Amino acid sequence: MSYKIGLVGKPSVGKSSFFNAATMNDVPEGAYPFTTIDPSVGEAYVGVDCAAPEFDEECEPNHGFCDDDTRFVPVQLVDVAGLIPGAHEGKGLGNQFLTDLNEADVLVHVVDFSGETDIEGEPTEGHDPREDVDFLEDELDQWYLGVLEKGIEKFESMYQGPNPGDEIGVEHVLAEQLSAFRTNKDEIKRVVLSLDLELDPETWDADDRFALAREMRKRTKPMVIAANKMDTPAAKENYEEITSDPEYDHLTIVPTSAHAEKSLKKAAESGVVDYRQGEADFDVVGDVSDEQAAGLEAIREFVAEFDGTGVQQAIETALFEELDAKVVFPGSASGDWSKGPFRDCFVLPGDATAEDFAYHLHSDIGDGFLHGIDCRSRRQVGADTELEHRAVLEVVTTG
Ligand SMILES: Nc1nc2c(ncn2[C@@H]2O[C@H](COP(=O)(O)OP(=O)(O)O)[C@@H](O)[C@H]2O)c(=O)[nH]1
Ligand SMILES: [Mg+2]
Repeated sequence: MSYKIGLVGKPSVGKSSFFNAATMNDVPEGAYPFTTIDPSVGEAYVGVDCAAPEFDEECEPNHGFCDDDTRFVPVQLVDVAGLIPGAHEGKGLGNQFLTDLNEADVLVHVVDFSGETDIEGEPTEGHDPREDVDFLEDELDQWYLGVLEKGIEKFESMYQGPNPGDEIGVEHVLAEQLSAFRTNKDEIKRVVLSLDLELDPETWDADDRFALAREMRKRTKPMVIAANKMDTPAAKENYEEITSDPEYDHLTIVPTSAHAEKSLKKAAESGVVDYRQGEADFDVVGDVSDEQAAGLEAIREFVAEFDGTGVQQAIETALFEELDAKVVFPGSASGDWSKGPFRDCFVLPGDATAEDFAYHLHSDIGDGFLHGIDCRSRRQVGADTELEHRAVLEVVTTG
C-alpha cells in the first residue's frame, strides 16, 4: 500500500549505489551493465516534521522511526534494471523494464553527471549528461506513442453507429488503451484540448500524436533527476552548465552523491559518526584513522556545499514536490493516546480529503464517516475538505 519510487536510468550511473545508500541493503554494485537483473525493492524513508511535539507527546511509530523530531515514513524504493536505447522496441530488458517502471508512482532518474559513462553505460570521458536526460524522455515518449497509436487504430476501426449521437468519444478508447499509465478519459480530454487539438484523431498529424504522447507521459510519470557522482569535479562542471541551460528548465535536478550517503550511513552504523539522513552536517564521535578523517572531511565539504548528500532530498522531492503527495497523522482531539501516541503517519495523494483519509484507514471507517476533527484547532472538518500536509485528524464515525 505504500508509495513506490522507481530508480531509473542507463546502466552504471549509480542506481544500485543510490538504492543501497537509501535502504542500506546489500545489492551487488559494480560498473557492469545489468548487474541488477530483477528490480530490487527496498524500504526507504521520507522525513517530515513530527507532529507529536506540538501535542507534548512522544511518538511511538508503528512503521518507520522518529529521530530528533523528524518522522521517517516508509516508502518503497525500486531499483529498476538499466535502460538502454531502444527499450521501447524490446532491446535490453526492454518491455520488462517498462512494465516495472509503470508500477512506480514517481521516478528518480539517476544520471551520471561525471560524464564517465557513455549512453550504453560503458566507461568513457566527457559524455554530456544532457544526452541521457533526452534519451530517457525520448524512450518513454516513444513507448507512450506506440500505445497511443494502437488506441487510435482501435478507435478508427470501430463501428460508430447510425446516429450522430451514438459515437463513442475517442477519449474513452484511449483511456482504455492507456489505462496502465493510470490515466482516465477526463485527463485525456483535458490534455487533447490543452494542446489545441480537436477530439478527432483524423485531424492529428504525426507531430500532434507525438505531442500528445509526450504530454501524457509528463503528467503520468512525474520525475526528478538525481545528478549523481557530484563528488567528482567533472560532475560539478556539468551541473553548472545544465542548470543554467534554459532548455533544461523543465527539470527538477537534485545534486547527489550516493557514495557520500553510503559512507556516512556506514560510519554511523559503526558508531564513528552521528549522522541523520538528509542532514547537511554530522559529528565525528568515534576513533578514526587519518585516512578516514580526511575522507569524512571531504564529505563534510560536499554536504555543506549541496545541503546534504542529495539521496534523501531526491526521494523527498520526488514524493512531495513532483508527485505532490502529503502525510496525515491519525489523531485524537480529546488527547486520548491510550493506544500509543502518533503511531501512524500515512502518505496520501495531495488532493486527499477527510473522507479519503477515512477510507484509507479502513473501508468501514470510510463508510461510517460523519466528520473529521482537526486536532490542532479542534474544528470540525467536512468529508470533502482537502487535508493539509501534516494534518492531524480524528475521524468520527457512526459506528
Ligand atoms: N564517484 C562516484 N561514483 C559512484 C557514485 N555512485 C555510484 N558510483 C559508481 O558508479 C559505478 C556504477 O554503480 P552502480 O550502483 O552499480 O550503478 P547502476 O548500474 O546504475 O546500478 C560503480 O563503480 C559505483 O561505485 C557516486 O555517488 N560517486
Ligand atoms: Mg545496478
